[in-house]
Amino acid sequence: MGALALRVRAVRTRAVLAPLRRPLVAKIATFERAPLLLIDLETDRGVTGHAYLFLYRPRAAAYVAGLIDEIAALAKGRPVAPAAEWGRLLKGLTLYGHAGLAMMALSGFDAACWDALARAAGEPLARLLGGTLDPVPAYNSNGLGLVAPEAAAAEARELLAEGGFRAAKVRLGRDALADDLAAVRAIREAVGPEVELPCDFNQALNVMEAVRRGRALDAEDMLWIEEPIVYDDFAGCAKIAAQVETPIQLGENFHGPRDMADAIAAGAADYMMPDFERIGGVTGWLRAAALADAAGIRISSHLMPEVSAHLLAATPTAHYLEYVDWAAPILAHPLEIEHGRAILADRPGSGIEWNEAGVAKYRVAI
Ligand code: SMN
Ligand code: MG
Repeated sequence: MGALALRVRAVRTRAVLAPLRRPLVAKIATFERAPLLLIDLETDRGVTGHAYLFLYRPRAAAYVAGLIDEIAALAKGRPVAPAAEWGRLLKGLTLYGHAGLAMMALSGFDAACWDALARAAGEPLARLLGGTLDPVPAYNSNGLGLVAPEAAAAEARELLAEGGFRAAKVRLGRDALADDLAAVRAIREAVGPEVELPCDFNQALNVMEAVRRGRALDAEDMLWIEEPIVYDDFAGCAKIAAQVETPIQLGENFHGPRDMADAIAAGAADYMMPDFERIGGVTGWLRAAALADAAGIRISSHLMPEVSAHLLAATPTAHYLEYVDWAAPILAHPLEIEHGRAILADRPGSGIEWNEAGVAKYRVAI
């Protein structure tokens, strides 16, 4: 093994509940605080890899931390070689299943491994993966929940002004189509014709209703329509994509690269947006990105923009970074946005360094 070979010594996890500057009301749930699991991967060479997972629900910290303990037991003393170890570790989790929280745990461990490798190499992750540090186009996803049209319009203007963004995501899925349309029109009126507006139904509809609303939205110049129906109905989503002109976007609930392959084979969507904590970490992302490249599908990220920006920098069909500032209270170097693009710092690693004062302030017991 070369001089830089690292081995896994120990994995530590901590949980925080970070307050959201702009609470988010989405069809799927309302979020006021971000439950984050912080992962520190200690190696035998003094290099420590960092990663965090967004857990959606505070209780998940205990579940996922437990699964990470299991992975740590499988990985202890073995090389920090995430691409080589991925399949072996997944096999080690097989009795829990290859999706859901087990896949999230593996993804977090994998991301911490890649962070350690980038630190050991003295390179930003984007460069280690063969990408550049060019700014990554982003949209602001910090708010724009299911609120009244006037409030949404005012918030949209603020969100664009915050970082010079030229795109922001609109949450939809109100009980009546007319109410969704009223919100979309109020926002468009407030931001003007140049701004790109993806919209997200968070699985609120059935196939027929999705076709009906999708066709109505075809007249509203939306950038994409995200997750119109239940996340794992690829055949249903393909029917919608065939009947709606606006591109359909899908992927935050792909668990592992095979879901991406299945969605592509089903023609389920025009655009895809794997989430690195469900697709299998950095390793899973790279495998999914290769599938997207072969199929000519543009891909965007989901949440956790710090690491995702590095991943998009090395993705041939990169489309948009989803920007949220939810982890900013616990990060020493929150992601910077300039003119609507994420700036990749020329610092070793994947962009994750703890602000220990913030961690202490928001830490909760696991
Ligand atoms: C979303 C869902 C759940 C939590 C945060 C964000 C949404 C998105 O689907 O794509 O931003
Ligand atoms: Mg979404």
